[in-house]
Amino acid sequence: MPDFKRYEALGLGPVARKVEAGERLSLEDGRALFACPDVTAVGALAHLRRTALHGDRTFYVVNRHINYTNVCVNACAFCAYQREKGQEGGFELSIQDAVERLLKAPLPPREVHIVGGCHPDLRLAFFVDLLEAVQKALPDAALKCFTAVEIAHFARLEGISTIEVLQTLKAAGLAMLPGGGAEIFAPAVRRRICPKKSTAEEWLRVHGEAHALGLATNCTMLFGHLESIDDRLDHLDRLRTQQDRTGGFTCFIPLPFQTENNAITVERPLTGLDELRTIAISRLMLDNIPHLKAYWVMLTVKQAQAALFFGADDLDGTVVEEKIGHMAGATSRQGLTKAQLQDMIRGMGLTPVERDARFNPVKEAQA
Ligand code: V47
Ligand code: SF4
Repeated sequence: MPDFKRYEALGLGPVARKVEAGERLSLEDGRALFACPDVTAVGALAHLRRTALHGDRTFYVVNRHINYTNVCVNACAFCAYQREKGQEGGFELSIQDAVERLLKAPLPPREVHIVGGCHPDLRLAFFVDLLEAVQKALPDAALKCFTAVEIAHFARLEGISTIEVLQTLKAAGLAMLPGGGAEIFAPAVRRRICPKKSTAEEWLRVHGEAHALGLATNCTMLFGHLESIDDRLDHLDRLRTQQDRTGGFTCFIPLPFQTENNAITVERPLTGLDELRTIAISRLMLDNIPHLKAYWVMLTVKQAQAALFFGADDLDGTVVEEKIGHMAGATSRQGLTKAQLQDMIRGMGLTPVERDARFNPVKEAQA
């Protein structure tokens, strides 16, 4: 139960009562939470919601990220990873390379996360072969691959619909879509940070189509660049509306902007408390998305731990190798072991639960 006296004094009495009653927060409520001078009060409300949903259970997954290429036709302003075709530093993994990397992971991954740039020449047949080869090598792994932006790019290259692309990839083993590519939906910001990328409408439509085909998906928000607080709330509201319609989002991942090696200069970089506040408000606004991931790669390990008391219930996973955040200045290590993830969770007095890609518990660790 919230400390109502504390929230009344902060002008958040009505918001605290809604959170207690499990009622939907309005955009105005979101603005009040962003304006509240006491970030710990905002965090405590988010922790209340997280605890109502999951108790002290905190999820992690044994996974492996693979980036198949950094060659991309989109050249988003915030991206340090992208290269033009033929540019120095560009790479394309073969199917054999990808499978070898997966087989070399310290533990067999339960979740395989494969994404890449929008390559001008890689065709759908390559991705079908890739999924089939990965599924053959790792029959128990769930394949969480290709953002909605990549799906729309494949459809354009093939001259077919995004539904046909999804159906083809599902038949080849695709289990889930990751949440990347959402960035910020507000068109004025999107035009400045990623003008060539799928629009908000296209991104949301592809996720709706995936949900209709029985593919679960994740969703993200890139924040701390050129967007306003209202743009963040608009983004969360659009995700919440999509979830009301099609219901297939499993997990939301807030991605704090990494500032190095890209074309965006931010006037006031995010502080640690800005990150925690946005994570907490995301938990409170997204009342219909079950999980919220503290992605330690972008947040740092210490901040991801703190986020577990600001609304997050998941730490993503072992990852093993990550390029997108690290090329943009992320200071976290490349991978974590299962024991390290469990220690991070236990260190906060919470209970680690190993999960699969869809958040089904694999094994409850003993306290
Ligand atoms: O969409 C690119 C982001 C995303 C930067 O679904 C940056 O489980 C910060 O979506 N600063 C890809 N972020 C990562 C992603 C993801 C990660 C982990 C798990 C899941 C999941 C999804 O990386 C891109 C973009 O928003 N990104 N550049 C940057 N400079
Ligand atoms: Fe390409 Fe993705 Fe980088 Fe944008 S964020 S340039 S779509 S790789």
